[in-house]
Amino acid sequence: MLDVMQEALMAGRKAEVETLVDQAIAAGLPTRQILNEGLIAGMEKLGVLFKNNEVFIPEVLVAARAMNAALVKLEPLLIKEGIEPKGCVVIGTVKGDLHDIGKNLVAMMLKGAGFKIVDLGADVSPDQFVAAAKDHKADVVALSALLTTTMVQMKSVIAALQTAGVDIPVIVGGAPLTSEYAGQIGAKGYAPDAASAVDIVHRLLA
Ligand code: B1M
Repeated sequence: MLDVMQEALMAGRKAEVETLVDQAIAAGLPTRQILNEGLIAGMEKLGVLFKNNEVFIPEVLVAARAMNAALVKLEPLLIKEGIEPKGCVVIGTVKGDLHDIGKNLVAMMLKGAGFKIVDLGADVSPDQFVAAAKDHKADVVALSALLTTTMVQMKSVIAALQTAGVDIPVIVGGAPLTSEYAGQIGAKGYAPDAASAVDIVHRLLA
């Protein structure tokens, strides 16, 4: 079933992906397995084809729509595992970057772990991060970037928070990031995946 889900996702067949997710849930498959072996595995395969110029932006875009629709279906299950708000996390993809699937996943996992999430979406400016962190009295700011050209924006967000006197930890993640880079720009944590992001936020707020 998960192989079929991967294929449907890669082909951008949103309705079919949604049906397959419903069927997988009904069949009692663990949420993590549906996510990792069905959806994320499909996006990873598509990423390889994209890199090799075997598929192009329109195909990736329809697959991304199918992925986001599937994530909406899994969200209540991920959240159900959470108990009570443990703190507030402002999250967004940095300015100039439209990739939001990984960020959405991190937001869902954090919600599932019991944190209040303020999701600013994608293409978020440093000023927007600062305003949201102040308005919501956030405990952590989480930044996502998928492009080597936009990951530099993370440094600007950290600088803007410092200038505004918002003294809370910033964590970063996204495919081009490394823990070394996170350290260089003054981030308090680097998460290679959504589950690690939850661990890091727990650690920072312990
Ligand atoms: Co784009 N894209 N894309 N793309 N795209 C990549 C990222 C790329 C690696 C593809 C490739 O060449 N192999 C490449 C970047 C190369 C680079 O800079 N190093 C690339 C490129 C070049 C581009 C464009 C420039 C293409 C063009 O126009 N010529 C363009 C840029 C647009 C822009 O942002 N300004 C572009 C556009 C797009 C689409 C719009 C078509 C679409 C995005 C749709 C959307 O997100 N709504 C898209 C997609 C889907 C991808 C790939 C195929 C898949 C990304 C994804 O969603 N993965 C991607 C190739 C790949 O990554 N294999 C690619 C699934 C997701 C679950 O994983 O996002 O890595 P990921 O998130 C993970 C971790 O990274 C981590 O946890 C998540 C879950 O485990 N994580 C965090 C992420 N954020 C975190 C934040 C945290 C913690 C952890 O908080 C602290």
